[in-house]
Amino acid sequence: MRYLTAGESHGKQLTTIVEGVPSLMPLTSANVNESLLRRQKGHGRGKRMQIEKDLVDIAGGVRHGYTLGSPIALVVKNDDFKHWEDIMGEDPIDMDGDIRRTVTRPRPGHADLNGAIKYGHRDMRNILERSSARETAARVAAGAVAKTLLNHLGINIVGYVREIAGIKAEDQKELSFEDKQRISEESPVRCLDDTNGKKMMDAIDQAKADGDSIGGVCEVYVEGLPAGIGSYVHYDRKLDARIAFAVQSINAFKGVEFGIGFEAARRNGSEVHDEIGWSEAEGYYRKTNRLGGFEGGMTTGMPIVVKGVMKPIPTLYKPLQSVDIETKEAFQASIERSDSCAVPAAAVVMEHVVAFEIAKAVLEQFPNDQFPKLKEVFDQYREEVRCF
Ligand code: EPS
Repeated sequence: MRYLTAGESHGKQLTTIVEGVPSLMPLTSANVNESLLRRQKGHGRGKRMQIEKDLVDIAGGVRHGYTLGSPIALVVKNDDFKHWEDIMGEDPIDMDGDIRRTVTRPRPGHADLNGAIKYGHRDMRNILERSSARETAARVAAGAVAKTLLNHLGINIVGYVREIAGIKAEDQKELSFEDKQRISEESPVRCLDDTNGKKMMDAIDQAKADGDSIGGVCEVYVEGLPAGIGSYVHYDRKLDARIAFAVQSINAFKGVEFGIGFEAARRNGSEVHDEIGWSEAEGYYRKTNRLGGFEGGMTTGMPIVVKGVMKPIPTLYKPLQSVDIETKEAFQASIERSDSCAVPAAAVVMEHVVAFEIAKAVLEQFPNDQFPKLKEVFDQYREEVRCF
């Protein structure tokens, strides 16, 4: 399974094509819309989210509520395009600076300058329109298809916020999956710990008042996977490595940790590795889950726990010093509309990119043409693992 996305932030639409989804899997636009609407929420989001109501048009690959096995085309219209038709239209126009809203002052921390150098654009709007995190709506749409597949196989996945601007949520390890899902959904910052969640909201309000932005840490939790998904035999089949790649590729993400993550560098081996136990009902299990559900690039059967760190969005109302690429004079960087904090939304994005990598690995490992056969063999494997 693979996907491609196309579309600019203020262009007509975002388009996603997901290829390799088995036939005969139940899938409706409601499955995708639920995810898209979750991505739009969160304390700290900017004005754009009030303009958009991200809804999917499934333009191929699904008929009467079931997948066909053919590529699935997902279209999300940009409602804001009506304000940008002249600026972002595909037809030639007079080279008038005002109409084009030319950007010549790159924003530090963004793709603007490096992208302009690489692709030879003197107008950095040609860069920022694509590098905008608006594209994550397309990635969430693809991930929603993957998540639907995982849910039908009894695999549950949820993303929430662990930290914003240095304010850390307590580790809510004891919460059930359902509670994690419900509490994060009710929290305006997707935080499982209400007290620190409120402090995070205050920090976001302060950043907004200061014209600044703040980052944080998201966590994704996956349960219901049997041991042995992924592989140790070759670097590009290691599932934790693929997840790390996918998470790092989300706009503004700077690092990834599994389980105790970087803390492993500071502990002895006896305090890092998870001891193995066995029970008649469960089969093998780990007595702890410090490694976050992975050993040797494969799932252990314990929940996957992965964190991703998001830097503050580099589009600032209080702009940093930059250089105009036409005059080479020092200027303040261009101001584009922005969110003071998008960490809660990023937790939803991360949930979906992780879902995609897991679903992809499952489809590589089991028969993948027809969903009912996949489910039958997957359930059989789950039982084999339990009885091993
Ligand atoms: C986003 C849409 C963008 C931004 C934000 C995320 O819309 P606009 O540029 O029209 O405000 O709100 O992206 C950034 C701030 C960024 O720097 O990438 C979205 O749909 O999530």
